[in-house]
Amino acid sequence: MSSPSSGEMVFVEHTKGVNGLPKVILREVRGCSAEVYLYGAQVTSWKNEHGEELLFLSSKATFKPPKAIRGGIPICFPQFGVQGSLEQHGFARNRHWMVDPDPPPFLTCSPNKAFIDLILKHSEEDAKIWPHRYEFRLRVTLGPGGDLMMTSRIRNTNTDGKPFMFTFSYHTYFAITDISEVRVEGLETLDYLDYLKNKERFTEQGDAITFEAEVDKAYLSTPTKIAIIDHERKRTYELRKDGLPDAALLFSSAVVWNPWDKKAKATPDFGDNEYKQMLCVEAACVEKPITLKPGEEWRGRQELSAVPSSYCSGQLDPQKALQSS
Ligand code: TA6
Repeated sequence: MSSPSSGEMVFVEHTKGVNGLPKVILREVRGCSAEVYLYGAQVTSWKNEHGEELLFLSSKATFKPPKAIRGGIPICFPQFGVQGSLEQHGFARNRHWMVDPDPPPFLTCSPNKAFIDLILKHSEEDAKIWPHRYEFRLRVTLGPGGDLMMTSRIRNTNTDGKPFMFTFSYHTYFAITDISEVRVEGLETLDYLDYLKNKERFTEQGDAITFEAEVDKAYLSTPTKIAIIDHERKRTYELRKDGLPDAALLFSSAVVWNPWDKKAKATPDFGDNEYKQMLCVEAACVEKPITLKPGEEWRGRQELSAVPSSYCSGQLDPQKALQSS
């Protein structure tokens, strides 16, 4: 990596973002980019080679800790939603993460140059609300083709011999042209919990999912690949998710969320009409929490790509996903 003045590519740039919060910009040769705030380890921008933004970030996002940033990819850990004693979606999204100077190596080497390793560790303050020691390592990688990869490695470092349990989500806000013209494929016929109906369990009927009103559902035991098709822009987002075999419950759920008009108006950091331009499809583990004994590590990976709707890149090859980092 060299300085921008030399005309050479800067793959990883450490800089300041809104309100002086530290952020990292990842760039790739074809012109794609991504931005990651150390606050929440939150990806707030992901652009394709034409400079088009692929993630939704609210115009009303405040960037004021301790509030989570509205949009991008917040990380929900150690609790998804309100299913537990912690604040909604846990605390990882409103903690200041550090750059991880020396992350343990991944199983295989990756040729990618645009990546950043971040780390969050237990603190005395957090121990009052979640009495566990842990290390949460996140690698965010921008692939040469513009794919955005996120790999989480969470380790139980308790010294009291106790296991801990957690739920998790990559709460991705996709940027879309018009919610009423969007279709999600890969979740049809699956069981889901409807959060708008007291988490009652239903089975999805019919074809691909479309949107006419507020949606807040967790689909269970979902396939490794979900497609979000933005008809108006002729763009398809592919969300692929994977993990190691010893964490078989990884991402057993995917959450689909859109607040629609009433809730949007009631959410201060969300523009009144912005619900039309966003859709959250989250690689998550919601129904059955993950349990880690001391010394054990869990890995969870999400890989996003944006392709013209006419193009289909085929099924996820789990081996390929595991090998790259
Ligand atoms: O993941 C869906 C959800 O839990 C919804 O219920 C909705 O409230 C959303 O997340 C946003 O949560 P937040 O705490 O960021 O306002």
